[in-house]
Amino acid sequence: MKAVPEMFINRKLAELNLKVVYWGPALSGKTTNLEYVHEHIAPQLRSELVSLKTREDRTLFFDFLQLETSLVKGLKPKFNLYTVPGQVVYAASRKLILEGADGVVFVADSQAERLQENVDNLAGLAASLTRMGLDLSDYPLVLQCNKQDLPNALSPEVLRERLGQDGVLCLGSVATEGTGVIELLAEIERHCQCLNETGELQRRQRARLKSELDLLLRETLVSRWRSQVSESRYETALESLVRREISPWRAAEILVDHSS
Ligand SMILES: Nc1nc2c(ncn2[C@@H]2O[C@H](COP(=O)(O)OP(=O)(O)OP(=O)(O)O)[C@@H](O)[C@H]2O)c(=O)[nH]1
Ligand SMILES: [Mg+2]
Repeated sequence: MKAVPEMFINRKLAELNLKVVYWGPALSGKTTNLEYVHEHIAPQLRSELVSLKTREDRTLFFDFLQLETSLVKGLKPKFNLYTVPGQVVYAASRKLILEGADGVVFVADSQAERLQENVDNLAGLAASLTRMGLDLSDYPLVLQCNKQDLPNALSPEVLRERLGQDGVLCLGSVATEGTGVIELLAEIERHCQCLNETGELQRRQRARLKSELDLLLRETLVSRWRSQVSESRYETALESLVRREISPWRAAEILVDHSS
């Protein structure tokens, strides 16, 4: 499995677009992170905070905030920060938001009694990545151990160990007070700088462009081919398929052979 989420670089604007998704169990503090950033970053460096919430302030679909940071070797990094809804019923939204992410901040609720929810939620992230052909073990992940102010909070080191994430960058935080919120973004920016210096950023851009080109080629070929096959021939093959006289593979073969 290959875990290379692609960053989007728009050279003309010298912009580096990074999609970072805040993922974690319900009420762990994902939205609070974005609210803090929104309140404490100068308005000219950030967008408005877009939040789709229920009446009880629970994230319904996602929160979104765009942030401009300092220059990384002439590139202007733009962080596109998203949170997912933690509630179990919103699994479909979570998967959708994860698409195309460059990395995930896993916001754990450090309270000892929430440990199992963190474990289950991390397993959910791993499963979603697997469906996308990616592997959590080499996916860009940062662990934020939130609610460190509460008396029953596990320390970041213990929580990381319990979540089986040895070696993963791990920070304690109190999102309501902003502790560990901006620091975490600075870490991501540093990581991004390293990628740029080692040429990894450029390699990822190439891989992204290649897959875009392959996709376009496929679409172009299909539309050219479609224009060469008559509607009635297509319908006949489809009918045979519906009557289960032929397999889908055979139907495709017949249609392609007729067009060539
Ligand atoms: N004590 C404490 N409370 C926190 C902290 N961070 C967030 N909270 C509180 O936890 C509650 C949930 O925070 P949210 O940011 O809405 O949680 P969420 O992860 O976005 O929740 P969902 O969108 O439902 O998944 C709120 O009442 C916050 O004020 C923290 O570090 N310490
Ligand atoms: Mg939320």
